[in-house]
Amino acid sequence: MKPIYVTSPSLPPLAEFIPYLEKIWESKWLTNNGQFNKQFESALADYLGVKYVSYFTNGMSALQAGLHALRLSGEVITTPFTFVATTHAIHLHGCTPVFCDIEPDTFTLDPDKVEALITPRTTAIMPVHVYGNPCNHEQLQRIADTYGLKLFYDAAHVFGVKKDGVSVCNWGDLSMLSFHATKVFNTFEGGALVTNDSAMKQRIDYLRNFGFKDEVTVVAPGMNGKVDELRSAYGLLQLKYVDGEIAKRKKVAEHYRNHLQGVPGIKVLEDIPGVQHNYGYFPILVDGKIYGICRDQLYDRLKAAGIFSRRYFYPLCSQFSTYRGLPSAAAGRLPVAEATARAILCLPIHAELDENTQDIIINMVTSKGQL
Ligand code: T4K
Repeated sequence: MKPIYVTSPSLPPLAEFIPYLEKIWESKWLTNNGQFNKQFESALADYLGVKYVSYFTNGMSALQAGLHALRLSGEVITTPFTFVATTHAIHLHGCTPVFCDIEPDTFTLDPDKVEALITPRTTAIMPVHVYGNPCNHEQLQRIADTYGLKLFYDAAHVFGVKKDGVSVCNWGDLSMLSFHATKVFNTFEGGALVTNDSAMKQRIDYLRNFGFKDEVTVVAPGMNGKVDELRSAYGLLQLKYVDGEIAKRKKVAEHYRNHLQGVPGIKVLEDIPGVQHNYGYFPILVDGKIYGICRDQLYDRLKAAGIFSRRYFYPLCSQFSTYRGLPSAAAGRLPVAEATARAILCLPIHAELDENTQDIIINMVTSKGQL
C-alpha cells in the first residue's frame, strides 16, 4: 500500500498554468509588485470578503510583519495549542509569550481565562483559530477593547471559513493566513496579512519591501516578504479550484463522522452551528481508558500500517525548551491544553482521499490498529 499522509496538496491542471508562465517569460517581470501579484491580492480580498490583503512569502514572515506593524512590545497572551510558528514569532519580535489555556470543545483560546493574565506589560492577544474552528471573537474583542490591547489572529487554518456568513478574517486588528503546501489553499509556500484599515495595509506593504516608500525614501526598518510572479500566478489559478477542494474535503469529513461516531473512547468533532468550515484537519480525541489503547499506541499502529496521522499540536508550545521556563508554561496552569495535546490525533484528510483508502483508515481505528 502507498503511504497515506495526513494531507496531500491539491494542484491545478498543469496545462492551465502554462499560459501564465508564458506571460511571465514574455514580460520578464519576475517579482516586486508584478501584475499577477496585484491581481492575486485583489482576487484574494474578493474571495475572502475583506478589504485588504498583503501576500507574503510564508505565514511565519506574515506573522512577524504583523507584530511589527502593530508595534507590539512587552507581553502577548496566546495559546500553547498551536504550531510553534505562533510562539516563535512573538519571541523573535522580542515579546514574551504568555500562555493561556484553551476551550475543551474548539481548542481555541479560552476568553474566560485571559483577563487574569493581563499585566501592565500586556500589549496584545494572539489567538489561533485551530483546525479552522473560529475563536470566541466577541468576548476576545470585548477584553481587547476594555484593556486597550491589540487583537492579532493567527488565522493560518481558516481560509474560506465564515461565521454567520462573514469571513472570520474580518475580525480583530489583523489576521494572518498560511498558504503552505499542507493547507486547504496552497501556493507551495505563502501567507498573507488581512486588514480592513487602509493605513495598516500601507504600513504592512512598506514593511514587506524593506521599508521603501519610493525609490529614495525608506520610512521604516523593513524585511523582504515579497512574493514572486510564479507563486502569485499559481495562486490566481488555485482560487478557481478552492471551493471544489473544500466540498470534497467536506465529504471526507462526513464519511469519517458516519463511521467513527459512537466508537467507544473516540471523540469526533461536529460542525459548529453557523460556521462554514473548510475541513482542513480531521482531529479525533482518544480516551485511552475507554478505547483500550492510548493515543500514541494508535498513532504507532497506524504508522506501522503506512498511515501517517499527526499529533498536531503535541507537544504544546509551552513545553519546548525555549518556553517551558516561563511562569505561564507550568502544566498545572494549562490543564485543558495539556489533556488535549495528550489525546489528539489528526487523521488523513484531503480532497483526493478516496473512500476505499478512507475505509482502510476507519477500519484501523475501529479495530484499534489490529487489522
Ligand atoms: N500558524 C499556524 C497555526 C500554523 O499551523 C502554521 C503552519 C503557521 C502559523 C506558519 O505558517 P507557514 O509559515 O508554514 O506558512 C506543517 C507545515 O509545514 C506548516 O505550514 C503547518 N502550519 C503545520 C501545521 O504543518 P509539518 O512539519 O507537519 O509538515 P510536513 O512536512 O511533515 O508535512 C505533513 C505531511 O504533508 C507530510 O507527511 C506529507 C504531506 N506533504 C507535505 C508537503 C510539505 C505533501 O504531500 N507535500 C508537501 O509538499 O508542518
